[in-house]
Amino acid sequence: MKKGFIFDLDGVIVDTAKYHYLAWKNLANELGFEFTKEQNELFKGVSRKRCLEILLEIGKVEATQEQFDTWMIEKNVDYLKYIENMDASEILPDVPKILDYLKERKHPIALGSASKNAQPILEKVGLLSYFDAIVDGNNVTKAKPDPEVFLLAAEQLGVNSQDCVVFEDAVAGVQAANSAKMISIGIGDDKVLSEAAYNFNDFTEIETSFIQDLINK
Ligand code: B16
Ligand code: MG
Repeated sequence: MKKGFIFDLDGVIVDTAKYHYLAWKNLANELGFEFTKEQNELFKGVSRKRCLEILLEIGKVEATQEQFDTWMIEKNVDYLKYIENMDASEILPDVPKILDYLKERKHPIALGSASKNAQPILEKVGLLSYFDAIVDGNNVTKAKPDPEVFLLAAEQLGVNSQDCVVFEDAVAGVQAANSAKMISIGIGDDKVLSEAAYNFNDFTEIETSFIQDLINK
């Protein structure tokens, strides 16, 4: 049976978490409070709207709907400035090695990301052509840990969900993959991502023989 491979974007293919952090920190500072890197961990894999809700809870800031909408836009405009000059040098190590291995063997590849900026980022770093399907924050109504994003990706690839492998750096993303009955591979701290079926710190630790074993399963 053909296996499908689904990649999260932020924290798996590129390290955009640092740019999200700077943009949220700028907004927090403007609203008069601090936002730490530790707090930014809570934002991984979480939708933009939910991130702002959490940020305002941290700063104990009440917002009207109009202010909320304005700050969402403001953060994204700021974030877009940070990612404007991204290029292939920002692809995380050995991601192309795995993408090439899968492409050469004609395994369908999808993106499954919460970001509404996913497609332009893939274009900037030159990886867009690897992806047979892109499912992102523009296509889904339910955020991770809901499995919608990955189920839609499997459907677009034409692969059964239980034949999909998901690479994820966020707890919510691993949970989404598990509820979709997919094989979850945690990229990052195995203590944080303990619910994943397999764990690696990054792609440099993933041998192509491991991928081949998954394909043969
Ligand atoms: P945007 P992923 C997620 O991407 C990020 O991890 C999360 O921090 C961010 O808030 C979310 O995308 C929305 O991003 O503001 O660009 O729409 O990890 O699911 O690829
Ligand atoms: Mg992520």
